[in-house]
Order: sequence, then C-alpha cells, then structure tokens
Amino acid sequence: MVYRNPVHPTALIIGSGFSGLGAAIAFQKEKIDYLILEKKNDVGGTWRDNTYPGCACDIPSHLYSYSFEQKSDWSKLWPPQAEIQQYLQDVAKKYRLHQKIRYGQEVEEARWDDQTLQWRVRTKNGQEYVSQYLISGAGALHIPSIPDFKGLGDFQGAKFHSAEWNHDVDLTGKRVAVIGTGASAIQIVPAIVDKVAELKLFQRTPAWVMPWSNWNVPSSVQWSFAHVPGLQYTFRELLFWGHELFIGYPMTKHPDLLKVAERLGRWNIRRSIDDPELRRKLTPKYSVGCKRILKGGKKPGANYYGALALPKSDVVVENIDRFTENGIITSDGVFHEVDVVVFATGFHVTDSYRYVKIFGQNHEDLGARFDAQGVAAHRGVMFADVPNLFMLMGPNSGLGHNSMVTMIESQIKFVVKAIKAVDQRGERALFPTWGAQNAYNDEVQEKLGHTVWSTGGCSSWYYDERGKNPVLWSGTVWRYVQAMRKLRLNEFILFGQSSKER
Ligand code: N01
Repeated sequence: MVYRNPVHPTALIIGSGFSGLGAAIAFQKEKIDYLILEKKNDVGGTWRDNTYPGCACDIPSHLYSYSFEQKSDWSKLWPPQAEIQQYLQDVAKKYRLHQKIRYGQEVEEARWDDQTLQWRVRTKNGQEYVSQYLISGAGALHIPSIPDFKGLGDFQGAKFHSAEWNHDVDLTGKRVAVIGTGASAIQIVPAIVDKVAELKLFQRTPAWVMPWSNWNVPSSVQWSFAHVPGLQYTFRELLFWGHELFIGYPMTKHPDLLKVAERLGRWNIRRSIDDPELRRKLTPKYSVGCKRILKGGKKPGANYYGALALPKSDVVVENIDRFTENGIITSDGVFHEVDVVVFATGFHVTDSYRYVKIFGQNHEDLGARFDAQGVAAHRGVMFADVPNLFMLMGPNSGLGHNSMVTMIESQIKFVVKAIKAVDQRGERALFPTWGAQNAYNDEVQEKLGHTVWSTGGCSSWYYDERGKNPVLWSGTVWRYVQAMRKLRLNEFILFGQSSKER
C-alpha cells in the first residue's frame, strides 16, 4: 500500500472513549500537541458500540464519570447507555475535541523508529502518522467474541453479538436464544423478555446476582447537586469508598468476608424463584466475586431472576453441541428451535492488548513477546524496551469492583508526568527497565494469588492459558492511584538527547 504524506502531532491517541477523550483533555491543558485516531464516526467507545436493550452501567454514573466534569442531572443512579454516550458527546463538544479527532482511522500497526525516535503509525485506509508519543485508549472490551460453535453458519435466523446489536431485528413474538450469563446477558434478558414469545438462556456457569433496583434521581436532588457546594463531590466520595471498602477490600484482601454477599445472593434466588430445580440451576458453586458480581432482582420483566421465572423462559444448562438451520442442539441431544440468537458471550480480552500490531525498539514485535512470555506491563501502562508507548487500561489495570474512570484518570496523570519528565530533561523518550517491570509484575501476581479471583473456585476470562491473570489490578483503586501518583525515575531509562548511554 502507498501511504499518504504523514501527519506529525507530538502525541497520537488511539480511540475516543473515556480513555482517549480524557487523555486529549489532559494534553490540551498541558499544551501537548495531539491527535485522536478513531476507527468509527463518533466518540464514546464502549458506550457508543453497546446499544443492546437494557444496556446501562453497573457502577453509578456519579462515580463512573470524569472527576473534573461532573454532571448533576443524571436521571438514574445507574443511567442507561444512551445517557452515558450523550455525556461523552457533550464532553467532546465542550472541550472542542472533534477538531482533533480523525474519524474512520483504524490503526493497524505502530512501529518505533530507532533512528528518528518516533512512532510511525499506519491506519487501515492508508494514512501514516508520525509522533513522539503513542497513547492507546482502545480499551479491553471491544473485540466481540463469538465461540466457534459447530454448524453456526447453517443457522438461518438472525444472530448477532450483544455489542453489535441488530436493531433491525424485531424480537416481538420471536423465540430467542441468549447465550451467556455475564454482565451483558443479565441486562438483556429482562429487557427483552416481555417482547419475545420464548426465551432460552444458554448458561454455562451461573452468575452471582445481588438484589438490586435502579433509582431515579429526583429533580430536587439534581438541583441540590448543581447548587449546594461540595454535595455532589461528597456523594461521589461516599460511592467511591463504599465500593472500595465493601467490595474491593474483601475481594482483594479478605475473600472470606464475601460470604455475606453470598448469603444475599442465595436469598435473592430464593425470594425470586419458587421452582427448586430452577433455583438449583441458577445457584453458583464458586465464591461471590470470583466472576463479576452482577445486579438484578425479583420484579418480572424488569429483573433477571424475575424474567427467568416466567413460564416463557427456560434456562438450558447442557452445553451447546451444534447449531442447525433453525435451532440449537445441546449435548443431551435435545433440539431447541429458535428464531434469533443473541451472543452475550463476551470479548477477546487478552487479545485486545495485541489489537494494534506494535513493534518497539529493534523492531521487536510486542505481540510475539506476549506470546512467548505472557502479557505484562509496567504499572499497567508501559512496556520495557518499547519507548513512549502508554496503554491506558493496559495489562493488570482492570477492575471488578469500582469505577474504571478513576483508574484511567490516574493513568493519564502518569502519562503527563512521564512526558514532562522527558521534556524537562531534554530527552526524547523513556521506557521502563526490565528490572522494574519484572519486580512490579511479581508483586502484582503474588498479591493476585490471595484475591477471590484466584481462590474463588471459578474459571474466568481474567485468566490466560498459562493460568496467569494479566487483566486485573490486585488491590483497591486507592492503592493504584497512590502508586501512580509519583513517577519514579529510577524505574525508567530516559534517552535521546545526544549519544547518552541507553
Ligand atoms: O461478557 P462475559 P459480558 N458456550 O465474558 C458465556 C463489562 N460490562 O459481555 O461464565 C456457552 O462476562 C460465558 O460463560 P462462562 C464488564 O466488565 C459492563 O457479559 O465463561 N457460553 C459467560 O457467561 C463485564 O465483566 C457492564 O462459563 C459461553 C458469557 O458467555 C464485561 O463487560 C455491562 C461460551 C460471557 O460473559 C463482559 O461482560 C456489560 C460458550 N462457548 C458488560 N463462551 C456495565 O454495566 C462464553 N460463554 C459496566
């Protein structure tokens, strides 16, 4: 392919979700010249792509939003996807980010040039960009995973992934199969059950589901958030510390404390479902928190268990053997005739770190390194021997209990500190030492060994084929934020000024 004349900002940002927009705003403030490359035609990332019925955030938006851009009039404590997407569009407009976003630019490959000490970034449609810094805000949950079921191609009905919802398909009166029981399925099932003629939920592993109901935020409270100084900040802090103390601390330090949540989960099943067989099917055999804790309650048609208790619903626990042209055959030989199949089967998470082909110093392929050694980063954002690359929401910086936006903001501050450190020393680049990266990862992995994700007795997408968790942070968000507050220069090699040693 012939590439068009390269564009040269100081920093290139990939993606315009919470990470990319947040980085852009920080760069704007610091007068760091930047461009955002966005594969689609709008901002929003996950909140643009996931439009399935019932889609909402399961972390309250007063917390799941930028600390510097608080919105006082969220309609609900857990607002729907459209409201979060609107919030991100409003933020992009307010900070005039659109003029700095190149839409329809899907980054394919980024190569560090050892001679010029710059990134050469190529997009799928033939544009080249050259920059000193590269910041990936591509996220970890954006490559839909559809299992390679036998006979899938034979199925003649509509089929789509939860993150690629086909709104042209009217589910009214249809027999619908939903495959999966994660955070997406649990929101989809109650949102569609009233419409469909039959709902078959194909469950491999039941989820722990806590009693829950979403609250509308009264206009008086919205008004107070807007007009009473410090009120919304205090509410946000309460939400943050509530998630840290009641979920994050037990998950990471004292999984035994989660027994209380387990009792709550069992009670939620008992109060919602009368049929003992259905109760048995839906009761997990692993500890609460080992997989993401989900929220849903009793009311039919509005909540997960309520929807599954309806006569038109069926929870199928036998494995899927194969698809036919009009249905699914399970391992017990039973044929389930359906019109539509929804894959709520999650994402390629560890693959997301390889989403852009990255070549660091001496043309080293970062993906090949991950294949050979496993996925690992320094402090969740940088990689030894890969200069000036920052991966927001990178390896071991995911969460199972609190707002990712807080993690992202602390990573962005870290990126700015790194860029300033390079600049102030008259250098051109930095990367972490292998010693620092290895020591950091040894500690994270050691700590992860004591968390519920490791001791809870489940299998989850947090773990790779090596049995290592390259996805989650090992402690509370507070701990991460503290650790990221300072850029410890002895953990990095800075270079590029002249012929300084590397
Ligand atoms: O995906 P998942 P998700 N045959 O990977 C099943 C975020 N999120 O889209 O548990 C049969 O959790 C699989 O079974 P098992 C959030 O971070 C946030 O629901 O592996 N089933 C599982 O039940 C979340 O954690 C919100 O045995 C198969 C399901 O598919 C993440 O996105 C809302 C299968 C996949 O669950 C992903 O959630 C929604 C197979 N071959 C999502 N393969 C918020 O509110 C997989 N499954 C913020």
